[in-house]
Amino acid sequence: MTKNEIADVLAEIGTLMELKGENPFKVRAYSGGARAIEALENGEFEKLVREGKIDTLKGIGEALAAKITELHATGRLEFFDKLKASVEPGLVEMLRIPGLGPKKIVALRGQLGIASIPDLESACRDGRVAALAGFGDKTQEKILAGIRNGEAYSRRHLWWDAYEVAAPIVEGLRALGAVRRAEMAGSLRRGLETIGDLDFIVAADEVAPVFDWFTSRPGVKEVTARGDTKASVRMEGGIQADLRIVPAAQFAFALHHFTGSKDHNVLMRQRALDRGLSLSEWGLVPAVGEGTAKEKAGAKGHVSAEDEKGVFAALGLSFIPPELREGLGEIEAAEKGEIPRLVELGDLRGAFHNHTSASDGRNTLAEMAGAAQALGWEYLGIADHSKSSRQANGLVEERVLKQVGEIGALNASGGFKTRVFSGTECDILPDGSLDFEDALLARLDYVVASIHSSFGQDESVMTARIIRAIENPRVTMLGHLTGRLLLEREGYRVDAGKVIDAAVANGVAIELNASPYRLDMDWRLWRRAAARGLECSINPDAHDTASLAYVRAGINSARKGWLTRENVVNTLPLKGIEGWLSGKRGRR
Ligand code: DGT
Ligand code: CA
Ligand code: CA
Ligand code: ZN
Repeated sequence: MTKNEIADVLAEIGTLMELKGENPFKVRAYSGGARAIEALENGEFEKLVREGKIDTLKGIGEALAAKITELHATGRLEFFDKLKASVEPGLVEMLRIPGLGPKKIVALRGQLGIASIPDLESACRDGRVAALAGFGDKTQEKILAGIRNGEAYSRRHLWWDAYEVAAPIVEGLRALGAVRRAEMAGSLRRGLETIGDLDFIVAADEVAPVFDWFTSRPGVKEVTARGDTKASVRMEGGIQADLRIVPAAQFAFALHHFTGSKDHNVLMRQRALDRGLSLSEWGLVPAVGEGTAKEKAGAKGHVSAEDEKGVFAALGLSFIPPELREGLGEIEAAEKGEIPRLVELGDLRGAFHNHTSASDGRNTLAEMAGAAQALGWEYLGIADHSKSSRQANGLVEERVLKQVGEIGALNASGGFKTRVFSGTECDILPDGSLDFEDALLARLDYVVASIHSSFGQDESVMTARIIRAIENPRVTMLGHLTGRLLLEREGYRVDAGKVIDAAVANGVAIELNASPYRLDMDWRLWRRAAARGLECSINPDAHDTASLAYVRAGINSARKGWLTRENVVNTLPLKGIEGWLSGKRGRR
């Protein structure tokens, strides 16, 4: 296990012990231990473990050191497994409700006997929760709202999480002898930000060995269906997966059908009917005459297609990338041959919104630069939090200047091929002014301006606040437009159209925050915004080296928003981006 994974386990141990009502000193030993190793560089940590000296760290005693060593060597810890098994699962689930921490959950368990979300919901409805010391009406209301949102969302999953489950399934399917072709379909293939269930389409010579493999993989919790051509399973973590097996000749049609979306399919079927054809998962056949579509699929008059390109071509269309298949004008564009070449992951040359351990990131400046270099990036922008983001250990002025010096030294050292730019994720204060004075901002290569406070402002106040920040000539780009957290928290209310107009008018870019939890600004707004001249920066908002890879999720949303390389500034090579940045500074 890596350092960060071990820190996560220690932090979770602390939480579980707290839920069990353990002695606060023991709890703190684990959460403190997690922080202590998080603060180390990877190299330092590995060295200490290798030399058996991890217990020389402040805050890490002998017992904790033994656990860290075991996790590092084996990736497992018996103590942790037993602890997890000994805590009521309902209590752990309650942690997901906003505003409920371990202390409150222990109080609810101890004083009201609440051990699950349904228990909690009925206690809130009876007013018993509000009556508890330290709770009150407001807290009870907030808990109820949290439960309602959880219910509304619990059946969906983040794209990133779903993809991590799905990728090894596709890989495993392709490795089976009976399988000729295997692809992901559904919303996952379309790159939607959240996923209901996973869909797989397979062309295979035999069904049984494929279903045997699919239903008995590790991680399968329950086989919910197994028929002649379709099997469904429920995985650990709750996500469902459907696998359909079709004859090879039908593969392209089935893949197209089950990729969807429904809206896209309805329009495609209508287009086929207009041409006297019937399109379905089975194939493309004459709409008139006897027999079902399935019976006609192999018969006279059917149109064959090797791949999806052939399906589209048979209806007079150029290929439509899966991300565009939302029934939002893609068919008209394909008819005119006007599907743009969408931006691709390989087009990105760097990114601007990334944190280091100077604020709330987990990796040092040098580690982040090394990771960017490993990705082949030509540049990496560092934008740590500003001083008002105290919860995120935001930097005061002297620390910003110190970091500017460190970045300058790092670039001068020639140690990395990746050029590092110094920036800040500068808080937009409640009145729309920025967290730092102009003189300080002028020392930086760029400024990302973001909202991190006073989320409850009225829409008009919030919109004016953001526009005031955009009009500040020091601002290069706007961070996460709405502050939403997918499946967790709605964004604050803001008039996106007005903000986009202001950004275009002031030559300020808006980021597409590529964190799988955010994907903000939403893809649905990008097509029109880009047509109005808005520039996009796809930023991972990385808080550790691994999260630079989040740009992959951002590319999905950018493609769903019809963005091309020309719309995305961080596809520019180093020389180009230097010119772009100095052009922005020229406004000042
Ligand atoms: P999800 O799973 O909720 O994130 O969304 P999808 O798009 O993956 O939907 P899913 O899994 O229900 O079905 C996969 C695709 O199959 C869907 O995008 C289009 C196609 N499909 C399924 N049911 C229907 C239907 O009733 N009508 C049409 N036209 N297509 C359907
Ligand atoms: Ca699906
Ligand atoms: Ca499905
Ligand atoms: Zn932020």
